[in-house]
Amino acid sequence: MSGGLYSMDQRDFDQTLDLKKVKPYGDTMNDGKTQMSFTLPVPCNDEAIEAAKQLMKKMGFENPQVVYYRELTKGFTFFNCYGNCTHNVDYTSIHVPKVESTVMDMKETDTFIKENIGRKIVVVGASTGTDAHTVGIDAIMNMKGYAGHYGIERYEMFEALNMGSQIPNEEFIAKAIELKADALLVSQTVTQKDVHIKNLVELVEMMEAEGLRDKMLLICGGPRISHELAKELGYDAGFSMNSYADDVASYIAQEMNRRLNK
Ligand code: B12
Repeated sequence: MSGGLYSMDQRDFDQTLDLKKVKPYGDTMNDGKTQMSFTLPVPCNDEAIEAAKQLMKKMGFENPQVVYYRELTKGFTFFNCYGNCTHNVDYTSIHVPKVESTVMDMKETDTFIKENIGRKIVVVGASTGTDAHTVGIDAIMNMKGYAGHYGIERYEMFEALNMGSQIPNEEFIAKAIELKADALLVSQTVTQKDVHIKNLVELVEMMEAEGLRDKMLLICGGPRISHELAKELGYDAGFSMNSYADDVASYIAQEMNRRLNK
């Protein structure tokens, strides 16, 4: 077994790590040291600092300290705090549902599509509803790509249309029908008041009403989207932070192939 500080298995260098009882690491294993920031809707004064500390204690932090505070605006105070977390989690019991496909690069995916699908795959994407954030969907679709990964527009075997942001679900579906899309890519960034859930569910319901749901792959993504949430909402797959066109294009190609061979 390999030893040393940078081994994947941290038990190699610290025997006190118990994966059944994992807690934050600060200076030493199991110290629970955590940095927290939040805003309280109270004036910036000594009572505000005491309130922040009491709140930290109630959240399960020992030795709460306010290390920075500042008035945001009249009647609101922002805090940075440190504390020792008293809780732990059983890391060994965690199972996170993930998209099941093998990630291929652009050339491999194009070759896979040529050999298995035999035609270009049509993809329509947008940031839908009132969501104005375009950087996420651009990262996946844009010709230039993102972080060294070319976007789907660059692929030889994809026909891709990125409709941009604030696209109403009706318009999105109409374009998908017009272009005979094989897959729809929906980006949702704003999650305030669960607006993303309402919007994503509305799209599924509209597709079901149009008899389209089984005819197209429905994929959503965004910083607070997980594959598990996507499945719960009736999507085929969900992608979150640090996902690239490679992940999405590989999944679409392989899933279409799976369905063709059913
Ligand atoms: C840039 C930005 C803006 C820009 C957007 C410009 C543009 N053209 O996109 C502007 C200034 C317009 C903006 C506006 C607003 N914003 Co803003 N914005 C951001 C910011 C700073 C960066 C977002 C970003 O570009 N990330 C980079 C991309 C690459 O990451 P990503 O989106 O996660 O995408 C990756 C994955 O999630 C995934 N992915 C994303 N989409 C998809 C789709 C598919 C199909 C797939 C497969 C994968 C996928 O792949 C991508 C690559 O890995 C964030 C804060 C932050 N630092 O994250 C706030 C943030 C997202 N904004 C926020 C808010 C609240 C707003 C406003 C509501 C503010 C306001 N009150 O007006 C408005 C929104 C108005 C609206 N109607 O939507 C909040 C959202 C909070 C929440 N949980 O809802 C954030 C988190 C800031 C904050 N901390 O409060 N914003």
